[in-house]
Amino acid sequence: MPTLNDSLATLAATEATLRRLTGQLDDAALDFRPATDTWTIREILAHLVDDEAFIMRQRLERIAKEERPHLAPHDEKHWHANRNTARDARDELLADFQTQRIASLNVAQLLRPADWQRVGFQPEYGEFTAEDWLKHWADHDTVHVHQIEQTLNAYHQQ
Ligand code: NI
Repeated sequence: MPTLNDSLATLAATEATLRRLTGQLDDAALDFRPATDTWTIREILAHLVDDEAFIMRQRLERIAKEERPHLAPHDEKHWHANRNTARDARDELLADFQTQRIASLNVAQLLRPADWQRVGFQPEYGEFTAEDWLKHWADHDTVHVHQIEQTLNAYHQQ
């Protein structure tokens, strides 16, 4: 099992990884869709920005601040179909992710060891601690970084 510090280290590394993988990509690469039901790299970056701004940190903050907060499920498909796409230029996405991730890591620094054992409740997952949430968050980064790498490989092999 990853420790709290492992998860924080993963989260701290992602912004540089995203810049390395996508910071020079042109629109053809960013908008390449490997299959009809998969996301483009631009969509993955936008998803990471949106999750950071509206889901991931917000849940951590609520668990830290409220007594067993009841966290609303997030309908990712509905959100994706209706989200604001006005800031989806590559450099905007990378800058927004950086800003949001710095804020998230800053909030994480405010939590004491006991705070990581506080719990929240979400009807789809049940009860989980702040530490559980941080692990989920780091795993989510890893999944999507891998997805970007795979999409880039497919783009270069066309
Ligand atoms: Ni995701």
